Amino acid sequence: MNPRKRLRSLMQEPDRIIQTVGAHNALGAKLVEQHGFDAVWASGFEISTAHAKPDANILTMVEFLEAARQMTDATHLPIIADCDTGFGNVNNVIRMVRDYEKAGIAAVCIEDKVFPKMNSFIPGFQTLAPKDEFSAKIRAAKDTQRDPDFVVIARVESLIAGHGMEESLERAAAYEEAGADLILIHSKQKDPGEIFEFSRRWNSDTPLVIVPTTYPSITLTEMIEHNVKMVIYANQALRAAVKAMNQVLAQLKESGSLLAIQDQLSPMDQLFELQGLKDMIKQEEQYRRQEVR
Ligand code: SPV
Ligand code: MG
Repeated sequence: MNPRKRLRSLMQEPDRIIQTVGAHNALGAKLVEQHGFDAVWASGFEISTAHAKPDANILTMVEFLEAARQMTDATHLPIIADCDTGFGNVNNVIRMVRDYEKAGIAAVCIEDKVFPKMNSFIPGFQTLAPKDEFSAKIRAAKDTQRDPDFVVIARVESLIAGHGMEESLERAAAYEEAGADLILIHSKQKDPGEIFEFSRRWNSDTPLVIVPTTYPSITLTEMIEHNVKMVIYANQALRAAVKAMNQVLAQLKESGSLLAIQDQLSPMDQLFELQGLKDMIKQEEQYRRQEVR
């Protein structure tokens, strides 16, 4: 099944949480697939970090798109692309949807902040876009898509920006009205309380997406009970990789010996497998046989 149809069919399954994991390149996406997750989040935070740049629209759309496109090449999973604020105004959103759709991306997510955005967990700095202006971006995105299975996620940042529950609910309703397929309600609280309250007061069939980075205690059962259709584990794989790399580099520097770190390394065979080396050798043999004939 093509990844967009797969995502649509997962969205239709009752009591099914779509477990999506953040990645910044093809390798990360492939590992997410191998571990049996449902979809990949082409995370702006991860892609920016992988370029050693702040998650603040320092990279351009082309760089984010290229990272997401490489993920579509490496896996069969739906790729959910974090597109920040849509890289500008409605005109940028129209170009964005055309290009992401052509690249085989299953879904785009845009957030209701002003360009350039700042990562949601950085204190201060958060400025929301006017509700009508952002609704227009959602309408432009939905009008632009050609494939009816392409998904547009509207991300509500008003809890993050401290504008409260009423405004968050109003914004979500406006974005739903504008055609959003899913509503991502973001929170930076240490517990899922405000997400639960939002869900209780969200009188709509449009399902919710959450990013529980700061409230890791939430369970899958609680998500199902609260109309959450998709959970995004946005950056844990990259943070685990940075921790492991730091540990191994520190030990190597201190000991001056590769022996000291051997047990912390993935075997080379595993990396050959991730590269797709077997397939390469097989295809080469196949064409050699044809040469000989
Ligand atoms: C990302 O992974 O880039 C996100 C999620 O947008 S967050 O870091 O929570 O903003
Ligand atoms: Mg982001």
